[in-house]
Amino acid sequence: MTTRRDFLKSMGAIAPAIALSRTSWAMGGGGGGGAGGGAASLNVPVFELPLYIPPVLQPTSSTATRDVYEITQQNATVEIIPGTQTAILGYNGMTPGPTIMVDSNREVAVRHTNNTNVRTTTHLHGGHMRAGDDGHPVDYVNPGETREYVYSNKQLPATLWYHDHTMDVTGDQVYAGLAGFYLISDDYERSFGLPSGDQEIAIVIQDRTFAADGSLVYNDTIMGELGDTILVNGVPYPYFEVSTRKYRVRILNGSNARSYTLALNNGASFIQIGSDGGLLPAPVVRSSINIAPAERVDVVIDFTNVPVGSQIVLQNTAGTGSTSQIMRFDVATAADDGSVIPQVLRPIERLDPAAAVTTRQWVFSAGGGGGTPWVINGLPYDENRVDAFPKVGTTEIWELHNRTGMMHPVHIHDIMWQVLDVNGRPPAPEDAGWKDTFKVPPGGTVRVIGRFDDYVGDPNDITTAYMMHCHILEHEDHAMMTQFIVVD
Ligand SMILES: [Cu+2]
Repeated sequence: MTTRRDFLKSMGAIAPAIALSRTSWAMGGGGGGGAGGGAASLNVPVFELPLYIPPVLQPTSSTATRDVYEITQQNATVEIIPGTQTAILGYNGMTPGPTIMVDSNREVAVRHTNNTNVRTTTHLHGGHMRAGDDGHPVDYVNPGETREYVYSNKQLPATLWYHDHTMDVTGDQVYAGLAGFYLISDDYERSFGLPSGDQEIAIVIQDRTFAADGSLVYNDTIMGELGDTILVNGVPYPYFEVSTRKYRVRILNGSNARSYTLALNNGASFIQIGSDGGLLPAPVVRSSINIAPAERVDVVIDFTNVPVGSQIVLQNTAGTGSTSQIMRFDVATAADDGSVIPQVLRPIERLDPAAAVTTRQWVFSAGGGGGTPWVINGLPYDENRVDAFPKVGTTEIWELHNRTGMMHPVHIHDIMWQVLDVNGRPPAPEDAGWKDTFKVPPGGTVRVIGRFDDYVGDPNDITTAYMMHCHILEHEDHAMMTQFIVVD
């Protein structure tokens, strides 16, 4: 079988390097495509298992200004489908990994020890950090090595996530389990009285396909890997017991390629309070929410007037059959709700297009020649090529053009951006906050504006480059990725 790296190498896209076979992390088979089976031959429970809440990671040491966390990346075997065992890659052996909770402006170091059988890099998605700590795809952490990533958290509170970002195999290794939440808060956000404590959860939605023996099936589908079973926090179709109160639910689409359209089957609306980059200026009432891979929505679901005993399904109206429902909220008890949703959340400083010194054009298309499936500006990713050198202290407008027939969720590392327009029209209120991942519609254009305030890289050191790529992970792994270095 031709590996991805061999394939790209044959196209002259990348420098020779170690060949990695597909799903090399899966010990003793598993992951083989075409074995058939899938969920149909497994007894996948629906609304029978409780929602799993990943543990909050505790620092191993702290000073007045800094916390140190330690995570061990491991091959592990876990029970996802009852009665079967699934080989995964997990942060601390679990998927999703433990949740890291921090405050803005407090420095954090996360020491990742790679005890897996594959090399990894770890990217903090939505994080604004020194370029060398961004988890560049070829800044490898080899098996047995430890790497400390330092995050200043000099950014607004938001729902972030850390995940694998290894060259050519990000799709494999995230699919295998390498993803976890990283939540930033501050006193201002806590002062609002939003639902918190047991009225606040973070959920990651992921689709996976399981073979009859419970092993994960990953085919590296070039259009984007789609699973037939929906997991929420690693559990198939869980239920979550609530009381007659409001709940804050941070939702991450952690799927490799699938977008979801979220809706509640009792017809209730979500009250969206935040997006990728944190709180919106004001809440937005939404009857359904389309969420692309890597996007986050922060919503409040109001159960205060829902009768005890009700069961409310979180649906995916974009799905069919086994992908048409996600989880269920069971209203189990009556309780007083002390939480509030303020009508004013966090004001957003609007970036002025007139202040932009540079406007860059980025064309996302298919078939750049030579058989490379996905390209940006006609070129496949090349780790030795840097396509932009924005100057620190300046504002730029980036125009993201989609010349294909499918949506690409484009993610830009380093900074948060504001959407100027989508196909020439101003963004909807829910997309008008700070964002790092943009749904660029088929044949369409999204214009975004951002300011490069700090974290200058080294033009001669590509591990200080930040990435821009499609967050359909198989598109990213098949070269729909570029890089930029912030310079003086
Ligand atoms: Cu794409």
